Amino acid sequence: MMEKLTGPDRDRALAGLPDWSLAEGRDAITRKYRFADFKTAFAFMTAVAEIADEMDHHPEWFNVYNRIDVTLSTHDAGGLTMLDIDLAVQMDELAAGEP
Ligand code: HBI
Repeated sequence: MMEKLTGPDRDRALAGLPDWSLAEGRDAITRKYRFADFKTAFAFMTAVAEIADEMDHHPEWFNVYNRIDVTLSTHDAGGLTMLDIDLAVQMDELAAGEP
């Protein structure tokens, strides 16, 4: 079971994700993505779905047209873990078109 992030480890992990913010009312991180159109947004979601399933770690997300609002938290741990940080980094790389 993945441990909840606390202390300096948590601060360091969050500092590496400047486009994400802490969710209100729960231990989670959120970020909004905007794409050119629905097709591009959905292609991103499809790519993320592959990664998420491989990790067995899944995003909470809401999509309308070119907009995707994402919340990441580790339900099994009841809060933020390195799984959320790892998935967030991979999502950002995908959205930025990085390898
Ligand atoms: N996704 N975000 C998130 N958090 C979890 O705890 C989680 C998950 N996907 C699958 C998963 N846990 C499995 O371990 C089972 O709980 C289904």
